[in-house]
Amino acid sequence: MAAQPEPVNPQLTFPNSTQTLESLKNESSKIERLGVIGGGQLAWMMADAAKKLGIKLVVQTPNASDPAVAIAAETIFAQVDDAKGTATLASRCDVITFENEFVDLEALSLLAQQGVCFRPSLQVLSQILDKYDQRCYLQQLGLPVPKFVALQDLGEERQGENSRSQIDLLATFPVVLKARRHGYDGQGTFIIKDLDTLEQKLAASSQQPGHQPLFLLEEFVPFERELAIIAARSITGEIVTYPIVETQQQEQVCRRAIAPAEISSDVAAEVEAIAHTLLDSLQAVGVFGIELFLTPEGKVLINEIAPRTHNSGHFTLDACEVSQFEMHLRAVCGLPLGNPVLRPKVAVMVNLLGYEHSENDYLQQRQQIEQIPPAYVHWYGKTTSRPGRKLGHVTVLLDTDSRHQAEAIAQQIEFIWYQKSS
Ligand code: AIR
Repeated sequence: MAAQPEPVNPQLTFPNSTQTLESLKNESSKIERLGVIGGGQLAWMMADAAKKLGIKLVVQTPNASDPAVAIAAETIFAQVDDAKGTATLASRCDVITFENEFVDLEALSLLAQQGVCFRPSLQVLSQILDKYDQRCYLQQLGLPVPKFVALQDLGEERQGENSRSQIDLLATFPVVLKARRHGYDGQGTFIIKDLDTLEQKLAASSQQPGHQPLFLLEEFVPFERELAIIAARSITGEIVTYPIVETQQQEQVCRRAIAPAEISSDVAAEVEAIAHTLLDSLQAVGVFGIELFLTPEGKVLINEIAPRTHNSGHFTLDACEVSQFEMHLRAVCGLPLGNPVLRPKVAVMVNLLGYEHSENDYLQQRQQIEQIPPAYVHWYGKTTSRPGRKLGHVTVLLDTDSRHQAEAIAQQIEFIWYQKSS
């Protein structure tokens, strides 16, 4: 097992949920009701696996129109960061997991102290929910990350040992500015080309009502390719990893994922080793998504870790023996993990992203895409569309390893999907 770095967030201490009386009971008895914080597509896609494993999903989500309400055995209608809602959720299930990390960790820690079992544990989340803390944690583990510094405002917070690298970073535009918390799908991430723009961004954000986001500033990595790996760890420490995928993003939102990535066996081994080191050191339980950059020199750098199922693993629903959703349920319910093997030679996943403000269900376009054999269309049932919103995805399984064919099919799907906007 990898050495444990010091907690990056020592002010937050959480009981190790696997040591509570409640969880010892849970480990030895079958989990029948699993609580899920968040009711979006990631919870919705747990439905088939839950049915197969005989597990009832109890979902905490604010709106009746949220995708997972339709598949939940029971819904607690509350915001994701409403710990009172989570207390009710806890009373209705055996173990709680997450499909969404916009939670209030401090408030949840009171529940953990009362014996509520969270998987992954709050201790794990406290190391990685804040992107700066996450980077520090990875660096302490000796894992490769882009250069980074914490940044609140250019005039202050030039924190001790960080100031040198902060000045270095600021001297080499472009840089990437990221909100330390509550950013996803490109929201809260900005590629900044000069100091003026950086100052403007920070000034604008300090004028926003409500909480002021704290920022992480990092070097812009001129990557050759983006990669991702989905890894799962069970309560007994068993780890499985899925085939590494190549992801393609536009404006920081994932458009496509192709499995397996065309990379050398050395790069693949390095990425797998990163996944093992990270999950072991965190003593994580559940599925984690790890996004990485591959530089033109063949160097691997970790971009981001998500403590949950991940968009880059959606292909596993149709292409793998056991999907990432089933793997996650198996892990958090204390079951042995399954087989992550890819069945076709290649799987292509294309996101169906919103491109307008509308209440359309895009049935015609979906039906047209379904004609492409063998395309599996997953439609999340969201009632309103807005630009960039993930409305569904399509997976195509190929029995040829021709990259050209994979790209051509992805283009065909995108042509049908986005034709109305072009
Ligand atoms: N999600 C959570 N973190 C990142 C992502 N993409 C998923 C979860 C969440 C949903 O996106 O399933 O509930 C929110 O989607 P939307 O379209 O309502 O913003």
